[in-house]
Amino acid sequence: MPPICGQQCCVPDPTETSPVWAQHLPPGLTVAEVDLVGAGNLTRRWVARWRADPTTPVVFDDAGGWVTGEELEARTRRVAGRLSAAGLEAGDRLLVSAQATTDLVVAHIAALRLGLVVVPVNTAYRQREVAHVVADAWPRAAVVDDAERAGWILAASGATPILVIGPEVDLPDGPAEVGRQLELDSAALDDPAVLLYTSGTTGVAKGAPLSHRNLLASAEAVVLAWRWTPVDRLVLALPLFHLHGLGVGLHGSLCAGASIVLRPGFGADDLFDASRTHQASLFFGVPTMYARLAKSPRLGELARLRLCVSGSAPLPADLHAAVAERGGQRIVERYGMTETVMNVSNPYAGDRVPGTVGLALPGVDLRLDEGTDEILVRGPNVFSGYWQRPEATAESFVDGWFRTGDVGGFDDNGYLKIVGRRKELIISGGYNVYPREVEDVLRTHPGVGDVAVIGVADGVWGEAVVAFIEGGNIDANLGADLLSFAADLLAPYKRPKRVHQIARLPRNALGKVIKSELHE
Ligand code: MCA
Ligand code: AMP
Repeated sequence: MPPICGQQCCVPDPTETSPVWAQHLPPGLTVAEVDLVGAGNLTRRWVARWRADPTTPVVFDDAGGWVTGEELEARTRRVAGRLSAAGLEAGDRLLVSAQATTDLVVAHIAALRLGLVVVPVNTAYRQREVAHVVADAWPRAAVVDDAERAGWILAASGATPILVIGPEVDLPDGPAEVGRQLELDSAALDDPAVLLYTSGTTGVAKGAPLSHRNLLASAEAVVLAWRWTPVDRLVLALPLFHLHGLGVGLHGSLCAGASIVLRPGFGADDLFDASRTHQASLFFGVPTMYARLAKSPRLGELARLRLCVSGSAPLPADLHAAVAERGGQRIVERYGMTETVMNVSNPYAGDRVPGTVGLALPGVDLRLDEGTDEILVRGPNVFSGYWQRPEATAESFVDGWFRTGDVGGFDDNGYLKIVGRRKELIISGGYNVYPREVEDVLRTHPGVGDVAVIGVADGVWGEAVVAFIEGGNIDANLGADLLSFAADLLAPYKRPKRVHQIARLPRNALGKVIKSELHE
């Protein structure tokens, strides 16, 4: 192999050295031979897989059993025809908020085949959170599996009513069924495929559009790096409204021509049972899931899998060690972000180093900002800007590099370590919680003068959301009151696990709360 630039803080010059990511490639494959994106788009790649291998099972759920490639092709074509007949056109947004089922997968793929932009929404969101996405994304239609959420979407839809349907998309059949031509799989590589909401320091969720190019490049990068092949079978217990489950689990499997066992949620026994019953080879989870698996007497059953990957939050080194010792799996930890999909991963073949996230993935350039050590990323995986927010976009890029808001460093072997965050963010059980959003909500309670929300290290959630209320009169009921108040306004994972009332929040000379001085 050509020499490798160990100093990832400089931009590798491909004429002199191979990029760092060459270390992820399978033996025999050279950097010059790697074409992550190629021609076409996401669905053309998947449909080509199904046509090449029509009878192989692709997706399983408990309700419908296995669905093969040719069945998926027919079902997604039919649903695309229905959406088209209902008036949806390429570029229209389709809000999608439902549990992971084959129907949901079919609706998602059908929407992409038609050139729609899928807007995934967390099923735990409350009315306030759903209404924000509706008002910002302006979806033409919504796929939801819950009557209350359907009502919230309709209530937020304003003058032009949104078409709200269930995941089975029970609408009249469209052009494909009556024999007319339906234009499918024709999105351009730079057309948006998915619009995902993610917050920031402002506490207001912003839409991050991801193009077919971004999603294909990232899915193909992990397919290569993790040696994902058609014989693999993933137990997918992550929700499909974030990139971990959607962009990595689902899209990666479809790009690899592999199969997926969908689970409606995560449970240790369910994961072990599904892995055994379906002879799975892969599992992807957030650290909270691994912490729960590590507590199970069945942890040793993980050893039957070919590969376990962790991401979305830091994986503690002692948890990595416990799963290696008792579970027989050296977990591959990787690092991603909504705006950039997947950036960095520990290598499949090389050392998997606990406490690091590894090496830049194929196609990804990585460096640290001089002075702040903020991790900067560029590559085909990186989005081109926030939905209708030019100022936020401008602030997020420096000379074409995306500013992740994470602070990093490299070890002696060039492995990236995430050592801190410039952005105020709490990651609880793999879900992002923005303190500012929680503070803004709690501050609207009449008993609250001021409030500061922090993340406190937690053995189960990684970080737990904790609120400190500044109040003149200590009110024994305020904590309980606030939690029931928050129940209507915040998804459960954003609600504080604990509330403390204190006489004064610590502040600096400018009156800004010094969160580092808040302790339980
Ligand atoms: C559930 N609860 C939580 C969380 N999840 N509390 C804090 N943080 C959480 N993440 C609370 C519920 O409110 C409830 O509280 C109690 O736990 C039990 O709820 P239940 O629904 O039964 O929990 P669960 O189903 O066991 O969920 C735990 C989970 C889930 C499986 C770890 O949180 C999860 O799926 N997390 C993964 C999220 C994910 O996909 N993240 C990727 C985003 P109470 O009892 O008080 O009512 S990041 C991303 O995509 C980037 C690109 C990346 O790098 O991956
Ligand atoms: P999101 O905005 O939901 O896409 O979350 C992305 C953020 O999750 C990143 O900016 C990191 O702060 C964090 N993250 C993802 N993977 C890891 C990891 N393996 N270790 C530490 N933090 C991670």
